[in-house]
Amino acid sequence: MKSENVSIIGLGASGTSAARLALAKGETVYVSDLRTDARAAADADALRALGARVDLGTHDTARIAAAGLVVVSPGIPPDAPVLHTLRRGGVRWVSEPEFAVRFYQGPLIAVTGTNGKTTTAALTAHLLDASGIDAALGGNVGGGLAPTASELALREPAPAWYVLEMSSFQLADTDRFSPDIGVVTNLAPDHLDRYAGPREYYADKARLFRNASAKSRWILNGDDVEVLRLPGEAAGERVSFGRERGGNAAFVRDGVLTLAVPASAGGRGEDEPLVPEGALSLIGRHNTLNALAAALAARLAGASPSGIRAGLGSFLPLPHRLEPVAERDGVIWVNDSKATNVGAAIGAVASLDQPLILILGGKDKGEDFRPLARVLPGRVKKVVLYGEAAGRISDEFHEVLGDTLPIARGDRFDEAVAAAGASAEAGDAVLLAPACSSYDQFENYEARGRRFRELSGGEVRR
Ligand code: UMA
Repeated sequence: MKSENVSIIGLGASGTSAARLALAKGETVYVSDLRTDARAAADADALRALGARVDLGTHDTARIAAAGLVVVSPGIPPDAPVLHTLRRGGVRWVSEPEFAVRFYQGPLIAVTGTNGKTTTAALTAHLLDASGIDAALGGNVGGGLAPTASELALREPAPAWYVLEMSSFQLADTDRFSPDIGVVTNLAPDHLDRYAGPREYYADKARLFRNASAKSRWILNGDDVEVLRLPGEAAGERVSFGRERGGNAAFVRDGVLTLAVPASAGGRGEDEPLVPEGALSLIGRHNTLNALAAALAARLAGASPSGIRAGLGSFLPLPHRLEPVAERDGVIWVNDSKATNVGAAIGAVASLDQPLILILGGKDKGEDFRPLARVLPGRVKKVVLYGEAAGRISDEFHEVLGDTLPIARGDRFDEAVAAAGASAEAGDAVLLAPACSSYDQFENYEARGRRFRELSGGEVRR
């Protein structure tokens, strides 16, 4: 058997783009995926036409082990049989962004955290662009909103800055990954179906700092103790953002988002007022923190205060992330289908001012729902549950709230949305912030969000 230079496990967006990058760089490539559906067959044929060897329905572990470099897709869990076999054989592997950045020809901003990382990464790139600095956004973003890390590596000409959203799954298998600027938005338990506990999940996030040097700059959430603790002893300059001035370099002063970048981070320490909080195009209080993080990242990367001001005003909410999709009879419908964990749902609930009819449920990822129950009184008028997790959410809510909050149930998503709409009165918001993933009834959170938009009577985004 002649072995390939690069072996790629998984033929989703990550695997396909990593294979294309490797082929474009003249490498020989082996790709394998357990799927055998028509989409996989078409993707496999396209790669074969470019010269790759592709197996569907099986992983040839001997062939993978013989390759010079193994690249693993983020959706493949560490306990997948193929990874067990490789581990037993002493074979190491890297994630797709780790592979991609080896070909980058410019500085890198990496954004991670539990929630808000897509908005923060996209806004950072937008603020740089608004300042006339060519920034390319990619990474975990998904949903057709931005390319993968590998696709960015093929961009010609290279951008002035690469901005990557990095998930914990992607950070897990990094080795040389070394951003010039790293941002951590916040930390809360998530993905407990994959990790033994929050510590293990945070440990993967902490790999952001693995190759820290004196030149690294770290932007941390000053209101989040877990985030402040995450870098440990890592080298580099740390600046933080938070609602209050305190020791932060980005904060809200008299209702105005403001930067004060210290000399140690390349600034002059003086206040640079940006825009009033009310002028942000993003709704929800937690988005103010995302905007502060993005403004700070863009400023450290050379954006001007005037460019940042213009960009903060022109940035549009991303689909499925606290996205207002309809307003009917005085009721606003807000699609936060991306709120697939308890922390994100709490963020959404806490950030809106209207009385809420809250739709929760979907696939049960094993999280504790009681912290969510505790923030509902005074904010949520009614909860409507659906899907696989409905029973457990109902039990845990009753444990915390007794019978003080009306809880309705519709097993199918459509029934739940109809029930929520029927319960809403003028002045209320119907909020889909489900705290669960979508996979019990949908292909992904985007499909769930699109269905919500349709049922709300809003325009369907294609
Ligand atoms: N597979 C095997 N063998 C196995 C197990 C799986 O071959 O033993 C195959 C599957 O059949 C599948 C592939 O491996 O074809 C896995 O693909 P993937 O799930 O990694 O999918 P991609 O299309 O490459 O998408 C991934 C990210 N998905 C996940 O992390 C689950 C996307 O993040 C990301 O946008 C994309 O790479 C490009 O970077 C999505 C996501 O939900 C948006 N991320 C999570 C989050 O944001 O919370 C982490």
